[in-house]
Amino acid sequence: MFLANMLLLVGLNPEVGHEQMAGLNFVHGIGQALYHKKLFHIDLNGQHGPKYDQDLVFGHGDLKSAFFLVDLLDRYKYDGPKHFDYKPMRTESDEGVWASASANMRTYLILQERAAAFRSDPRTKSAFDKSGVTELLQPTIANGESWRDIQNESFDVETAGKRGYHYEELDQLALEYLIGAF
Ligand SMILES: [Mn+2]
Repeated sequence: MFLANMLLLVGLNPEVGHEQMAGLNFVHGIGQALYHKKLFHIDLNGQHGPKYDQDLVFGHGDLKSAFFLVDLLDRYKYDGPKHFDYKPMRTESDEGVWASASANMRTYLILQERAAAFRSDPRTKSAFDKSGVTELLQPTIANGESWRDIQNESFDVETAGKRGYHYEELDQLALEYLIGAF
């Protein structure tokens, strides 16, 4: 019982830049943490790939990843602490420091609005359906089915090979919402 309670107290506090410095996909990591109910806190900032810990303003690094991150946090209704763990550039006066603080929040709110618009477009829904992403919610094994049933399955390789997944369509739709084309 003590151990079970201790495990409930253990969670993650991932930071955008730290994952991206290692070449990892931050959004995938956050998706996994949310799935396991282990996202306890999140540090938002910007980073340009594998180099020193830049701690840029949120969105001032990999903007597309920031867009999908905000989209993910909203869709999962993450309500834990969000923290902008960034440093203003050393070139800034006091005024510039406050401008950079405000930039974090403005970018977050703009991405929230952009992601919601992307999600509500019927073309997005249609591309998601065609991609098969929505099928991921279905268990891969049906009620009463066992792994032994796999040997009786038939699988048409030719038909499967002809299928397109529409990821390019989805990616471009997201990008066009992100850059304000809609
Ligand atoms: Mn950092």
